[in-house]
Amino acid sequence: MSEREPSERTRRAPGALRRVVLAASAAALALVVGGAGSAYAGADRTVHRIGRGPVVVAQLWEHEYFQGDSVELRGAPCDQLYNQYWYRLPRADFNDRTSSYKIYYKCTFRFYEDFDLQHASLIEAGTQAARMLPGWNDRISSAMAHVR
Ligand SMILES: [Ca+2]
Repeated sequence: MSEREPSERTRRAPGALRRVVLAASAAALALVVGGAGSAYAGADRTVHRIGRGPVVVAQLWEHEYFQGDSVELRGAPCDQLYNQYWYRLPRADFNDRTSSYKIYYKCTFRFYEDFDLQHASLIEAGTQAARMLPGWNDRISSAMAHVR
């Protein structure tokens, strides 16, 4: 999978969101992220990483109760960067695989069923879910975060 250029991602953002992105600094634009990222393997699980930023603002796991392989969504604390996007969870490894998650750094998340923040979405105003709501297991493909 090839990683798209930030300018293309910006154009694809919904209008209301694009205005916020365009108002952000060049440094913040670097946090408009996607692509496959990297991964490191532990003894019994692999932790994937996508996005660029100083902190992990959310972690998604393949199994309920935060078990198995996971993906870290990297970015900035949500009280420092108003909107952040992860347009594609890693296709081969983590698309349609999330079964639990934790959210950090004053963020609230909206998870989408398809890439590029498309179609049905799930809003999480809390800080974690040990199990997905009915109909959302192994479904999410992209995510947006903003301040809680
Ligand atoms: Ca999906």
